[in-house]
Amino acid sequence: MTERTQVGIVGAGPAGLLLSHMLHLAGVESVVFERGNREHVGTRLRAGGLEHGAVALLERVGLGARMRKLALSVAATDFRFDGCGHRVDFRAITGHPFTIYPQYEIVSDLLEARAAAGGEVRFDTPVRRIDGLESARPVIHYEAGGSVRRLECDFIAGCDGYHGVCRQAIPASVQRVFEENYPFGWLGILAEVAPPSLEVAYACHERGFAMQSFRAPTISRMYLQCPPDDRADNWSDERIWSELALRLDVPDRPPVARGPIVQKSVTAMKSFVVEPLSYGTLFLAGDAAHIVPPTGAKGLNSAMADIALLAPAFAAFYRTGRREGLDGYSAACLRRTWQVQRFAAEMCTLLHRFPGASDYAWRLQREKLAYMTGTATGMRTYAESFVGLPFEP
Ligand code: FAS
Ligand code: PHB
Repeated sequence: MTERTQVGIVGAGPAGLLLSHMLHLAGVESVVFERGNREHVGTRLRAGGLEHGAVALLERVGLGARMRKLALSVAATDFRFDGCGHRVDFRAITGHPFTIYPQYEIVSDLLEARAAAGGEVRFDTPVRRIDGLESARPVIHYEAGGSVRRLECDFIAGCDGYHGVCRQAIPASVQRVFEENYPFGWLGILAEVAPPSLEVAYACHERGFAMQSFRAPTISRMYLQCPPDDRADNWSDERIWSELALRLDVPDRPPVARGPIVQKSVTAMKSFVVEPLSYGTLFLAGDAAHIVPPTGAKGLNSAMADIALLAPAFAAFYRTGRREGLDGYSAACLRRTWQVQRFAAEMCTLLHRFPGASDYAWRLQREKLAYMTGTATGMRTYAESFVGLPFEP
């Protein structure tokens, strides 16, 4: 017997869960398939910062309660280079803060909301393939209880991240891929120690990029540029703390604070966009559609911005039968996506030490940083991109 629903969603990350939640609010039925288990999905560390558009969206869809209690508001970014700190007060410039509210808290809020509404999120249920995208009844083939089963739907939302199966279902003759792999990665740590200040700090240093962020007033989240194929177990705690201090410490700022490191991981740096973001009855959103280096804190925010477009498009179709939102989704999403790609790639290029770069290129990098942090125009350009572009209503 073939099951049916209106929107089949592949992936229970922020994109898939937010879509399922917003569709429920609009009276549209969905089923979410997730290959991981609930524990894994609910505790993945990943992103930490929200643009004002993302905060407003979560408030609008009834997910603001815990965020208002736990989130931390950040007013400025401190750029460390040439031996001192250069602070850009993006809140004073734009009127908007950057909000630290970890991705795992957002996912937890979404899982709770779906459960309270009786939403169908099927964990440990990998989707093997999708097909029938050119028909009015696409099918999700998923594995459960040792066999592959079918779910028929009106539409499929591919929210299955960069390594998912949905993007692969768009014919190679139709899709265009744009990607850039960077010659470095990030070693990320979570440490039980209060950050020296509740501001984000980036270091552009001869030895490489480093960054100070946080997840709570007593939990620091920090990053170090490392070789792209590096491994977390190559880094002892002592080596991490001394390298962070070498790159981040400057005389006019409080020094790096040490504490117990509770998590270490290496993330590769990539920029990636696939075009188009829809094909027949398939719509891609989030990391399934685009990836940015985390230097601009845009990955999670872009996933949410996609859903801010896609959910109302589905809702309008079921309410009125009109397809404008769905037909215009890919182009509208890509307009915003490429602006985000520009900012994230610029910040990545500006802040990292590129192996083999000429002395001229390295000196020019710091001159660009001095312009961005030392002139009104430079600071405004950075601030407007960092706090985020408007989210579509
Ligand atoms: P996700 O990858 O979160 O979710 C996709 C889901 O689909 C996963 O749960 C996966 O298990 C599931 N799935 C995949 N294939 C499936 C299949 N065949 N069947 C069923 N389910 C399937 N962004 C920032 O802004 N700042 C950061 O500091 C930052 N750090 C990051 C660190 C790491 C290690 C990674 C990987 C990403 C980081 N990101 C960061 C980006 C990250 O937050 C993503 O942008 C965000 O998770 C995107 O959400 P989704 O699109 O929902 O994709
Ligand atoms: C984070 O807190 O993980 C973070 C903050 C700002 C960035 C990147 C990552 O630009």
